[in-house]
Amino acid sequence: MEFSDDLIEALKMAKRVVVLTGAGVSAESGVPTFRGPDGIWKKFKAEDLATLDSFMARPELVWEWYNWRRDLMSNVKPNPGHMAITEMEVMFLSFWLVTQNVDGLHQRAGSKKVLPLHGNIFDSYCMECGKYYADPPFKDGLPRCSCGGLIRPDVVWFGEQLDPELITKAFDAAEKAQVFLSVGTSAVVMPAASLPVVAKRSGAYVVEINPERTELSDMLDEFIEGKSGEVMPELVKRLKAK
Ligand code: BV8
Ligand code: ZN
Repeated sequence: MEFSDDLIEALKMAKRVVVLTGAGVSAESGVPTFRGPDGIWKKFKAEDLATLDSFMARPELVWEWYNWRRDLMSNVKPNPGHMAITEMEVMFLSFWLVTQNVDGLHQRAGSKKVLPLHGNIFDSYCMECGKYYADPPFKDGLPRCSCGGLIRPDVVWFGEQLDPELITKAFDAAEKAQVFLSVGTSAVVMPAASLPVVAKRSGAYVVEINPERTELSDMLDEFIEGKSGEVMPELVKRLKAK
């Protein structure tokens, strides 16, 4: 596959690179995206499940959904797209992977420089005392802490603030990046979706990699139509070639 000279030149010169990923990079691992044709929001609606209000109203239903996703995600593995992004980590003086994904596949692919903006579906914590549980103890259909508090998944729900340290680091990285790749995200969820815009405004060469165009495509430097599991390994291979 061919890449533009602009992109290759920019990456060869770049000291600081940021990659933003969304559910699309896990699609080829068999994890359904949110808003795609087989999107998991189709069967359920985001506002019905990924919000604190719905959890307080129907904790069993929300836990049923998260347990379904945890089971699904524990039976899949990182795909070549994840592996290629892990390889990129050591190719630049400074590299950050900002992910919206909660499936832990980047971490399982060996990525270390990860900012998991929306949390991790395999972690849970007690809403009363904050105690963390890898596998929460379920009793009569709900996970309860030893203190009696209700345990929730360690993910950021709609309407909830992101971890201030994580989001500050992510914006700082986007502002300083010379190249910013937005991979496999529909770029609709804020504040993550503003990172490519911030990078562009700060002078980075911003490229989107996605089988479909998004609302951001027209304002970025390049749109590469393709699957991350195919494009990313090709890009890394091209970068390693002298
Ligand atoms: C905040 C964790 C504010 C949970 C997620 C109205 C009401 C309430 C809130 C809002 C509102 N309007 C705006 C908001 C803010 C809201 C928001 O942005 N809503 C959107 C929908 C408009 N944001 C928030 O609420 C955030 N918090 O703003 O707080 C605040 C301020 C002050 C004080 C208090 C509060 C919190 C957002 C985090 C929500 N949590 N996930 C869970 O997962 O269960 S978001 C969820 O969407 C996932 O994290 C997911 O990653 C993320 C983004 O979606 P994508 O990753 O892009 O996935 P999607 O399916 O959309 O797209 C997949 C893409 O992949 C597609 O483009 C497809 O073409 C492509 N693709 C497919 N196959 C491939 C591929 N690409 C490459 N290769 C392939 N093979
Ligand atoms: Zn507790």
